[in-house]
Amino acid sequence: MKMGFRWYGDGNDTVSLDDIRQIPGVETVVWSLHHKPAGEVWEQAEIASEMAKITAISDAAAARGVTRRLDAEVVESVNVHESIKLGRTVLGLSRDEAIQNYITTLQRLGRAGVKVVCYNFMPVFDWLRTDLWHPLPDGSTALYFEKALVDQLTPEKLIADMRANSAELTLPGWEPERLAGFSELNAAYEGVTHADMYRTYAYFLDAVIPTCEEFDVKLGVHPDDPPFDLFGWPRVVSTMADLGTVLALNDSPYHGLTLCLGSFSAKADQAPRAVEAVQTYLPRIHFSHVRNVKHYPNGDFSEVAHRACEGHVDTVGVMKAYADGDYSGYIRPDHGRHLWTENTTNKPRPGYGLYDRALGIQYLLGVWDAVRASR
Ligand code: CS2
Ligand code: MN
Repeated sequence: MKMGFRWYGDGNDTVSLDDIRQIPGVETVVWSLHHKPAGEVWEQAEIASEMAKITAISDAAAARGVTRRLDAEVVESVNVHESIKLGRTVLGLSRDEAIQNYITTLQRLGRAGVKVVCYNFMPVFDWLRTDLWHPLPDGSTALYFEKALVDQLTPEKLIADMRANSAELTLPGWEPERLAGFSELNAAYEGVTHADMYRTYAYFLDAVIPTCEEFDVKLGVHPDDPPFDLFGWPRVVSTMADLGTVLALNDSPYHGLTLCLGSFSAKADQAPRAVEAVQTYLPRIHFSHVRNVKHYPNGDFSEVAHRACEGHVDTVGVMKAYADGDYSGYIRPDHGRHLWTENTTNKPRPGYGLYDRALGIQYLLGVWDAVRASR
């Protein structure tokens, strides 16, 4: 197993590569070209230059006698264009053009040494919360989902709120380009069913998986977040059963999961199944996000610290299942709370502060090490 940490890039993240390098146990920087809209080809030179930053930080540290290096083997995400999910031309791009661009990007990432590419298959929106800075009793803040608010929200109002709340930083999947095309997408998804989505998903996999096999790049789909339909749009990567259906769409070992246990467990009845999900799908899990989530009787949920007793996800059981299964993929903490100065002077990207994720890593690695040591 390799422990990773997500990094949004120079000038796009309050956390620096050197901060990441100092977190004990981190071996992989999870990166992306965040300025690239879905559907666009990534240039080989842009890929090389982003990866070179990660190599350079290791080289500089090595010159000071540090032996542990950071690699750049995981990309999160190469976003899937809506035309692929809809199976038709939308936002000016046809499905087959978008797929060809995706293939070209995968080839280039493979050539550069990338081993895993994360993506999601959610219609229109990436992750969704109603409060990005929800105060927790201990004085920290965290991402929060208020069910009653979502039940009465329209997509249009939500977009305005997200624009206002996210300060200068764009959220993943909420690029201004996508927000602009929102009405077109809203109309295009009218009447689209879950079965339709599974069909377009299978078509996408059949087209890209041969390239994954040839270039040794594994694909890992991230579960829907939250894992249930929103605004009538069909989400198909939500539950334990969905994960099985998704994997059955294509048998190649290169088609697998980014098993985000934070997202998976955001549905109250699935949270107790987190360990079972790891055990069931282990050989097809290429990348995993581990996080805790706390559910409330009214349907709200909050992100909380990683420790198992803080919420409804058995994070100890999850790490034990990975260790027992000799998991050889990548793991990263998912979102974290915002702690200490992060709530005042040094506002991070919502969910992507330094401290809580660094603390979480130590907890997760503690379980991993304890299990391995007790053999
Ligand atoms: C999520 C997503 O895991 C996360 O941090 O909040 O933004 C995730 O990166 C994407 O859905 C993966 O495509
Ligand atoms: Mn995640």
